[in-house]
Amino acid sequence: MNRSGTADLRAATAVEVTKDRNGVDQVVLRNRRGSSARVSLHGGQVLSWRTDQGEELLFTSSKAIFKPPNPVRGGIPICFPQFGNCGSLEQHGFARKKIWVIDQNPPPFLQHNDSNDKVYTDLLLEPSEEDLKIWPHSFEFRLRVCLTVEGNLTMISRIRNINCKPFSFSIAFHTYFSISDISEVRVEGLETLDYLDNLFQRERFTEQGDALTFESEVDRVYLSSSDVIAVFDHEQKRTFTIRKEGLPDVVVWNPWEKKSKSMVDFGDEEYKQMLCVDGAAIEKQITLKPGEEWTGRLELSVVHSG
Ligand code: TA6
Repeated sequence: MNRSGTADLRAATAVEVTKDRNGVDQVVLRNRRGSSARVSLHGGQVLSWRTDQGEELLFTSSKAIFKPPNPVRGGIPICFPQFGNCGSLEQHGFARKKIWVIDQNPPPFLQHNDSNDKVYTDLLLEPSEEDLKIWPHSFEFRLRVCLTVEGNLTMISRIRNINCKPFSFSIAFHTYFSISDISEVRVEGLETLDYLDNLFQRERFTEQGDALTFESEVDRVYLSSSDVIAVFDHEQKRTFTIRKEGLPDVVVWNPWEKKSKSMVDFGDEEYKQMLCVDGAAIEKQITLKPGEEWTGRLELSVVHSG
């Protein structure tokens, strides 16, 4: 509930803070049509996004480990300040393993009126002494997670450099979409783009002219994409649309059979029911001078056809 919400809104929408089995706070957002989202303070990770019919739109593995600090295999883990393992930090950085706090004094949002008529929560991550030892940069990572009246899920990130020297980072919203059957899915918006293939030591290739379909392991970073990407799930007759700002790249990942078997927190056959399509900034790291702030915005929506 936005702090300035009017009376009738108060009745219909809700922001509820609960605790998970490990005593970690989770924020549950419900809009007046019945859509919902659940965000854990463990990693600032969205764990659930449901339609007003209660249909879960995000994949979570049946073998997911719900025990901090391990990130949960599913939902939307946040990779920050590093994506992947080609840096000095552990794979995908440390933000997804940290316990975030509820931001008591979020500075106003100047764009997109990302508050009116929306139900949202504000989270904050600041580095611990431990983090500063491995990544010696003071920052404030503010994350607003919103649920719109239509049931769209929006994540707005604001990262401020409160350091005395510049720093650079990469970021990805590692979104596990729940799909009916991977062989029945196609992704549009990546045609003819260059991509770095993690299956070939990040070698650079160029995508063909057609929509992307899946028949084997895919682990790619598409570069400088348009700000609208669509994931078509024919069998479920539903289309996810990803709208992004400040996030030029798109990660596409499906582990397929062999890699699935190598992951302890992932079922052998579960690759058929998930696809990761992430809004990201990877190829060109974002550099912030002292006092500077970067904003990235990701909006997920879903439509059902027929
Ligand atoms: O996004 C692709 C990727 O970097 C893959 O290489 C794969 O490792 C995936 O992320 C999951 O990473 P995780 O550290 O969560 O197991």
